[in-house]
Amino acid sequence: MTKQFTVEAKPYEFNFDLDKTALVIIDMQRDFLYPGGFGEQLGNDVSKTNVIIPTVQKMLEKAREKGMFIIHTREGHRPDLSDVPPSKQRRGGNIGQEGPMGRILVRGEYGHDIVDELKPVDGEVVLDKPGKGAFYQTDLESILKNKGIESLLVAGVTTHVCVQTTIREANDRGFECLMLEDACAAFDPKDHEDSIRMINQQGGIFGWTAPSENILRVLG
Ligand code: TIU
Repeated sequence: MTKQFTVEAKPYEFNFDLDKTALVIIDMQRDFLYPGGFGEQLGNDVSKTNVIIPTVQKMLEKAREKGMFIIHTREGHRPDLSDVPPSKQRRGGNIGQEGPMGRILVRGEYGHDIVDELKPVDGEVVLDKPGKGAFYQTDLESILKNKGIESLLVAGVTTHVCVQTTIREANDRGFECLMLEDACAAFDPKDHEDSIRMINQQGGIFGWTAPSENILRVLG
């Protein structure tokens, strides 16, 4: 059976080889999806981000069924906060503080972990990152290269922050990225829509975007 697929996308068709493609799920953590976490404490409405959980779940289930390589990322810091840049602490001043889901954005806390619906299973990579981009201060690039991955399907939150930063970083490292439009969300829908346009403009300056249905349809 062929492992080559073509999907309808913007700005034009996206081709990928299933064996050389990873599903990258960005920061689907309670801290960004539930009240009391980092996202809400920054002044955001988390009902705008947690609506995508079922869509991401569908994509994750299909990726598992097809044997796709799967990576889950989590934004967060060491319990002693030694890896939090003072600038990040100044502008998101609650990192490390006690919240209803544990210490905000700290590794090992309940709020830092991935939501139950998308819980990683054996064989999937869980990548902890201190920044917005998934390549910064992580071993993501070597993991992807060692696996022979060339293309990334990207889902998660938030579209204009961690998703877009990761796609830009991946693009510079030679990966072909497709952002799954309805499997990503921002606290402000305008940021989400603007991000889609920024990625696929100028002939796909950073990559492609498409509704997840387009991928699900071709994978069958
Ligand atoms: N603030 C915001 O929109 N996002 C983040 O801080 N992190 C991620 O996007 N994961």
